[in-house]
Amino acid sequence: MKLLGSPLSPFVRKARIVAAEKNIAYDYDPRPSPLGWPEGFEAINPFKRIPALLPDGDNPDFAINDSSAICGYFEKHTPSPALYPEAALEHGRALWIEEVCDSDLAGKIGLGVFRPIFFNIASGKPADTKTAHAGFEVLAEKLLPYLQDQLGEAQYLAGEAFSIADIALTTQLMNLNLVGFALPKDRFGALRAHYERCIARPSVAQFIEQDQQMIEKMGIVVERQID
Ligand SMILES: N[C@@H](CCC(=O)N[C@@H](CS)C(=O)NCC(=O)O)C(=O)O
Repeated sequence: MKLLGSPLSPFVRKARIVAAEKNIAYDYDPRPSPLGWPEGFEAINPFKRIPALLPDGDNPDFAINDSSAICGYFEKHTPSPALYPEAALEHGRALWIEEVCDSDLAGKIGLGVFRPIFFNIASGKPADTKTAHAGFEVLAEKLLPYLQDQLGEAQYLAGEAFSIADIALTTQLMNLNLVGFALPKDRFGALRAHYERCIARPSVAQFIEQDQQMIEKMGIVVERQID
């Protein structure tokens, strides 16, 4: 099986964390990215988005082209350890939080904070920190408080165990951290503790290290904005 997509995409990372938790082996092609699509990628995903998964060698006929679809496939492929709660209510809650993180949170982090810093530096321009801080405040107004509220006093977002909901949130926050934004302890202490709990897992920690190495290799130096 082959997984395709740039390692800095939070959606690609989400699928890779699920694969790592389940010890699923795959060939990895990091080339497809919003900054450039390799020739022939359209045969795999005509809508040009990553991640893409080819479950059957290089055969594009059975491509699965969305992180939620890929993670759902991985869960059936290798059921243990389960990353979707068994009980109906917790299962539904996990899918809801995954959806909030993949849509609203991803959009606001990607366009509002990540791109003004990362894409600017990558294209030789100064980081637009003013736009990024304004983008962070948009997150801090409603989305982050909502997610922190959903976590409450619990260790994980849906049920007692680490699940797809925790992965979906963590992978987005990893991109926030990559461009210098930690969650401020005074406003988002519980969410930050949840993030630290999740990134301590070996399935996640490996990507923190690899992402850092990759941006250093690209010559991208990011200043800390919020610690
Ligand atoms: N809902 C999709 C979102 C995938 C997505 O938006 N990926 C971004 C990269 S992070 C992409 O491919 N964007 C294409 C573009 O901007 O042209 C998923 O969960 O996989």
